[in-house]
Parts: sequence; C-alpha cells; structure tokens
Amino acid sequence: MALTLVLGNKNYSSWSLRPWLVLKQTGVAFDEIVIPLYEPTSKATIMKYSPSGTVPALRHGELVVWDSLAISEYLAESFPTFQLWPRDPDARAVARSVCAELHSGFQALRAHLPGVVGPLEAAHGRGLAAAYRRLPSISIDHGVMERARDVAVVRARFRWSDVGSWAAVAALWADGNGPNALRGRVVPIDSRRCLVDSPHRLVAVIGVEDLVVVDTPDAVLVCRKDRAQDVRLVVDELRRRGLERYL
Ligand SMILES: N[C@@H](CCC(=O)N[C@@H](CS)C(=O)NCC(=O)O)C(=O)O
Repeated sequence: MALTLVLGNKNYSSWSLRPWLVLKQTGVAFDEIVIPLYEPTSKATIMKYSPSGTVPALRHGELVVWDSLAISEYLAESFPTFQLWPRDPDARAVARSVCAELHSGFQALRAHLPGVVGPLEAAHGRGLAAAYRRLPSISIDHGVMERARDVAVVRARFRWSDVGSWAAVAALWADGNGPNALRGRVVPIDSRRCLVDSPHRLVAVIGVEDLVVVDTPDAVLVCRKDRAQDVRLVVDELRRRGLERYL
C-alpha cells in the first residue's frame, strides 16, 4: 500500500518534519504532497487531506492519520523491524515523555509567548540559565490561557482563589470575626482590614487600615492592600539592582 505524507514547507513546519524524518529513518518509499503554508488557499487545501486542518497527515491506502506524534506511533507499529522507539522500556518511557511534553505544551507557548520560547530556542541549550533569567515575567494564565482560541470553559460551582496576591491571602485568613488578617506575633491597635504575617518577630501596627505587612528573616514588605499585586515591581527592581539573592 502506498504511503503519502502531506506536509507543509519543511523550513516553516517543524511538525511536518517530525514524521518526515521518521519515514526517512525507516527507509521505506513514500510520496510527498507539500502544501505551501501561510497562503490564502492553504487551509482549504490542507482540509482536503487532513481532518484536523493541519499538516502533517499520512495516507496509507484508505487510512488517514494526522498529527505528527500519532503518525510516528503508527509508523513505529507498522514497521516494527526498524525499532523506532528504544527497545529498553525505561529508555522508551523517557523518549515518549520528551515527545509528549513537546506535544502537549509547546504549541500554545510558541504561538502566544514567542518572547519566552524564542530566547530559549536561540540559546540552543547553551547559556540556558542566563536566557531564562532574562525572560519576561508573565504567568501562564495571562500569557497563554487568556490568548488561546481553542479553549473550553466550564463554570465552576465552588469558590476559587488562585491566592495570587497578599490581598487574596488576607481574604482567606479573615475569619469574619476580627478586623484584620493576622498570622504570627502581631499586636494590632486601632487598625482595620490589615494583613500582618510575622512568624518570628513581634510586629505592632497602630491606627492603620488596608495595609499589608509581611516579615521574613531577610526582608520586610509594607504596602497598601490595593498595591499588593505590585510586588512584582519590587522583583523587577531587585533584579535591576542585582539583588536576586532576595528573590
Ligand atoms: N500538533 C500538531 C501540530 C500541527 C500544526 O500545527 N501544523 C501547522 C503547520 S506547522 C499547520 O498545519 N498550520 C496550518 C493551519 O493551522 O492552518 C502535529 O504535531 O501534527
């Protein structure tokens, strides 16, 4: 039965290149249908061959297999003598982990956070730690989830907090009885709606409202509750001053 690989331009579509390389590795004969990407007609042409509307897709007789990993698995099963996965079960598990990890997370990261993925790819494994330190600081929810198109959302029927700021912690600690959210050794006098966290030293607050005070062994944070999210500005400033040891 004839094998046909439908793929995009090999220089743009590294997903297409994956099963192409696998097929080359087997040495079996196969035909190629190359669909130029990023042209007005690309999508319609791909749809003729691939039910997912993406390349690569593999035709084997009547069968169509799409998605680079599924194609690679199909080829591994169809040509067992080529030993495409490592024979040793542990090595095979690691190889599958690498392939699956790339598959499940990489596409969304690359699409929505090129400023994060690009420098890491450019580092080519060297200077990775330095490249990582220079990356923009952005959370996965702002960076990927809020920008992703193919996301299903289900309304939750439970209360939720991602505890993303000290103000959120204050809401969790407040038991509805005391006027402040306190942990550790704290003496509040005429103070309301404050969060004070001081597990070791004694902290006293007098006549203040809506403050966050967090005492740790090497640093103290004091800010208004409505500026608690801006702790990231402190992080940026510490980096700028080369004071990463406090992070
Ligand atoms: N996870 C898929 C990714 C496939 C994919 O995103 N292919 C891109 C080319 S690299 C594509 O077909 N883009 C065309 C489009 O979405 O219209 C795989 O491994 O096959």
